[in-house]
Amino acid sequence: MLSVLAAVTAGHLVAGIVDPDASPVLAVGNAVRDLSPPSVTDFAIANLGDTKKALLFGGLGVVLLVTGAVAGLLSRRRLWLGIALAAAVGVVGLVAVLDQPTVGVVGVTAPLASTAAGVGVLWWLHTLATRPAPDSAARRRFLLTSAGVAVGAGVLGGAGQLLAGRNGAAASRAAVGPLTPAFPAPPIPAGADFAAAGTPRFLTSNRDFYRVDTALAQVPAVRAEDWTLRVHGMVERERTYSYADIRDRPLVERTITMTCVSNEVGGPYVSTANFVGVPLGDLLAEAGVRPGADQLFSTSVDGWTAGTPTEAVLDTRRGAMLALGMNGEPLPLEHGFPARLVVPGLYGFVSATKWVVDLELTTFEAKESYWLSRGWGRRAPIKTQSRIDAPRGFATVPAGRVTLAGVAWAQHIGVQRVEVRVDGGPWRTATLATEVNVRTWRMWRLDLRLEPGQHRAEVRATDRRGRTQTDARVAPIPDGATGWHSVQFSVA
Ligand SMILES: Nc1nc2c(c(=O)[nH]1)N[C@H]1C(S)=C(S)[C@@H](COP(=O)(O)O)O[C@H]1N2
Ligand SMILES: [Mo]
Repeated sequence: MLSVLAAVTAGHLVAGIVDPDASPVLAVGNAVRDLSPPSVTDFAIANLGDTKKALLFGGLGVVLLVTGAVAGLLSRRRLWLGIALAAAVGVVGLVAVLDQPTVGVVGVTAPLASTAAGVGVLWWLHTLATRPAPDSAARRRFLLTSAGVAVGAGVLGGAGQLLAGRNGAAASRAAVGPLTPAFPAPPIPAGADFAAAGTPRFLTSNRDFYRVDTALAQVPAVRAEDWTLRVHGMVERERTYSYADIRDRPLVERTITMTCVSNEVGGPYVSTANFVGVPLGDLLAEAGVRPGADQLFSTSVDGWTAGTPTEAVLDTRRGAMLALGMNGEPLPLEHGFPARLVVPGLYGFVSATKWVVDLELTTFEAKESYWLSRGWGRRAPIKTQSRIDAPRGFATVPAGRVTLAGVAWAQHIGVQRVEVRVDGGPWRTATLATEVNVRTWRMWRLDLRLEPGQHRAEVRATDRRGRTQTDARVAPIPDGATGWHSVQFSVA
């Protein structure tokens, strides 16, 4: 087990120095994710949030420790058997690292160091433990060495984590400096939210902005200096942009609400930010989109892909962007630094590629993006939804006047009306907060007198095309949940 610890931490340390993505444990974790059946990954990504990482790496840790114990027991019979098992685990790590799309040749040093440390420690401890005629001094030496290995492994792992965290991308982000828009978004008007009544604030802070991606323990770390964006495929002129090319253009700022397709009715995967960048349509126009290219196929540095209707990207009214900044800062690493796509009105999985490096004009016929091949939809406009944020489910509120409040969204179309009913009674029209633009969510509130006891409130929104949300419940897969959100609460 100690040799396993030494192997994992040595590999992590070397990866921290040469390339964080080359860490063998992280690579094996990614491989487990990629080899899992889609039903399992879909469920984990949609429902488990950060716990999926803990589960994955906890499970991996248990498997590794058990393997280490088995190698130790085997080595008591035949040393070479234990060594062979340790080396076999090393080969698994090596293969997983080689499979990482972003890892180059130097990255291979991490799994090699890992294997050397694992095999070396196993052999060393085995030698100490199996001295002929062990006396108490020999036993003490064995225990001390073991403790030393454990402490050493802790130090190596910690140092690896530190180096990985400080690797170039964070430093590069810190050095970007202000991304000042030539065309700032209009200020958010007072009265755009009902935060005092329990709605979210209109703008979500970068820290609170929901996050959904397939990156497991380590998000891709790309330095702005190394980043390029290639525009190619069915275009007149292929183009490649550097970070400086993009940031030196007149930047626009747009207030946009993003939503994840895996959001359940009433769920949290919806957030709003001021994005700074360039109109995506401008870049495509420079390349010259050839007729028939109905799909913009975007690829992230980690190989994730999305397919967006070209028509939505070229529609200037919709306002699709290549974003570099978010809420007055360069994009946080988790949200796609150095650059990502944002397309108002479309779910993230068909549009919002983070760490984007490649834009290919193609057809839906020719190429299938990441989630499509896993059963999710091709066309994925955001469905009109509404949510009750106050009272919280199962809360007890004081008798008298009760305030219900929440948020509704119908990006790219706009929210026309929000209605609430209590205990199956008549629908009442809620008061809407000031509209910021049709690309964003809209807050609502309603004050009611309610009798003491149990109550159930339901909400539904109507968009500016006059379409009211259906009460028919469907699951998020393949193209977004429907149904009315409801909460139970009591008045005392
Ligand atoms: N590279 C990459 N980009 C990605 C994803 C991903 O897994 N990898 N997930 C997408 C999904 S499903 C959503 S909803 C949005 C979420 O963006 P956020 O994490 O910044 O909120 O990013 C999209 N872009
Ligand atoms: Mo998503």
